[in-house]
Amino acid sequence: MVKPDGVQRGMVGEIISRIEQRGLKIVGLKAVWVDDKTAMEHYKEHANKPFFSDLVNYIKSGPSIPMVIEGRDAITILRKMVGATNPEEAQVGTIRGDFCIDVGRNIVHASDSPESAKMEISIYFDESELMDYTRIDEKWVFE
Ligand code: D4T
Repeated sequence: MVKPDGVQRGMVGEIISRIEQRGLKIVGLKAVWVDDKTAMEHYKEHANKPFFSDLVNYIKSGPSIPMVIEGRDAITILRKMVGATNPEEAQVGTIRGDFCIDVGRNIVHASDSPESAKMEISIYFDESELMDYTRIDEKWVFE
């Protein structure tokens, strides 16, 4: 998901480009302005953390672009592309390492396990909004 700071800073195209160029497949994409209920649901695992209310206000602060990304080891690959949660610690070459500095403005979210991906996809998408298709370059990306 491109978070509100990523949208406001005009980073959506750059982030989508990186995902596409890596060979991962976008099977769902939309724009949402996250409401209170959705924000709480998305970040419920952090409900007791001191940064929770700032996190909820941040994700509600403007439009976001949730996506469903598919591909072999997509979760692991995307987490590596995104970089460390705290952008100060993110490697150069990662999305956070190249485009942001503050942990409270880290421009993207990426699911960290199949379980969280399943849960997070269900927050933002209906099954009918996900596309089943083959990218024309798949035989060139995979042996
Ligand atoms: P998200 O969930 O946004 O992709 O981030 P991560 O998966 O990389 O990191 P996370 O779940 O541990 O943290 C969720 C979210 O909380 C913000 N945060 C985190 C913060 O504002 N202050 C903090 O000290 C921490 C640890 C950043 C990401």
